[in-house]
Amino acid sequence: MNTRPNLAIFGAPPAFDVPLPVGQLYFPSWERYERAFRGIFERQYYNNNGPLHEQLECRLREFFGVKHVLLVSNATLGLMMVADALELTGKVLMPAFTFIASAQSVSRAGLDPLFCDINRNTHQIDVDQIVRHMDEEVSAIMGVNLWGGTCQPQILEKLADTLGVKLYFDSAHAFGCAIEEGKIGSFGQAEVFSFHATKILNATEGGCICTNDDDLALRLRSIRPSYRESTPLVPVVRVANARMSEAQAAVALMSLEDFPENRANNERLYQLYECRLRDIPGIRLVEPAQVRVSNYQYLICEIDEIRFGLSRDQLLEVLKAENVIARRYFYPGLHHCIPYANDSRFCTEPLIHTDELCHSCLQLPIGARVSAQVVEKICDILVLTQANAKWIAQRIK
Ligand code: T4K
Repeated sequence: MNTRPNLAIFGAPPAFDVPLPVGQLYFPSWERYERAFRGIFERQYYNNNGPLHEQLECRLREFFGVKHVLLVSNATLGLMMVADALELTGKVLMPAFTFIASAQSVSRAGLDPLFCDINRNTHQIDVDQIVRHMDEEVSAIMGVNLWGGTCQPQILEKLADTLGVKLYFDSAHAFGCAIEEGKIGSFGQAEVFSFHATKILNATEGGCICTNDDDLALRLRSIRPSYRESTPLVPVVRVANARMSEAQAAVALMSLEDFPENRANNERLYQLYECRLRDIPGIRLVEPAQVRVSNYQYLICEIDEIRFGLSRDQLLEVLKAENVIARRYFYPGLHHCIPYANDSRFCTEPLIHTDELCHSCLQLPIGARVSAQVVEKICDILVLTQANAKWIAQRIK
């Protein structure tokens, strides 16, 4: 095609009137929201193990089928608390292809992350990568269950046992996911979930820690104290105010009630994307890896610059002009981020798969605010862009 394509980047009106972000961004109806908050006002109780907090912990214990659930104010603090409560030393082995919070939680606990590569196809850390990067200072492995898929926690459990190290999971992306052996939430010493507004279980900000270990749960409760108790339940090195408020718990309870519907909506949208993206050269939809049930929280694809005709970053510009705010999670790999970059303490060899993916991975909108029509429109833009890729490439950087 030699004519100017009808795209906003070349002056056409944008496909969407308002920016369309990538997160789940669930909002309950105003009436339900008002009812829940009226209760908080009537009880005059905002925080510190209130009734909604208790109710949410109880519901989540049932949901996950675990002995202990501790609500926290976000997953980053939750991960930090687990590193403290496990009394780790030295290094924590983890993938470099994850959100910066995974590594920062380790650094804040006074430990060093040791980064390893991932499986190129699934994007998940796997046994080969762990064994390859293991060293004697490593006291724990942090598995990261990415993109509504998993890093095969049941296999990592066996490996951690053999290596004699602890194992915990950053499961920020995995709420409601399951493998044959059970629901994500009950593997390793502990698992940490994020309830940020962009996640499928939304407390606006928040998260939880799941564990079946009574002693660990006690240490975690002492780290996240209820200041009603004048002394911690057991002695701990440091405490963190990581409590979740009644307002956050109220939103999370509504989100939990609507989880089946929101998950099903995600799955329908995923299938529609799958059907439409199949025919576009140079786009590979990444399937949630190694799960029986996925939450389809993220819609992830890889852009092959040669076959698509534009780089991932050029495509991002085209989409942005249309008000589709796609993201390049994760960029750059953590081994290139401050304070870890160019330091062999954190990374001992090139991480080829991570580096490749950081330049080709693209996240598209999915979630409660996205409808089938929206997906069709986004895919129409992608088809038009690919068909005109040569022409576009000559005109944008
Ligand atoms: N481990 C992993 C693997 C993670 O991915 C994360 C967090 C964590 C651990 C730590 O969990 P938390 O400590 O956050 O509980 C976001 C989220 O803040 C973060 O939770 C998430 N992962 C990460 C992947 O993405 P940003 O800075 O990219 O999000 P933000 O605020 O820019 O929102 C994304 C888009 O949504 C923007 O276009 C704005 C829009 N938006 C956002 C909010 C909150 C709205 O339109 N309305 C809203 O209310 O980090």
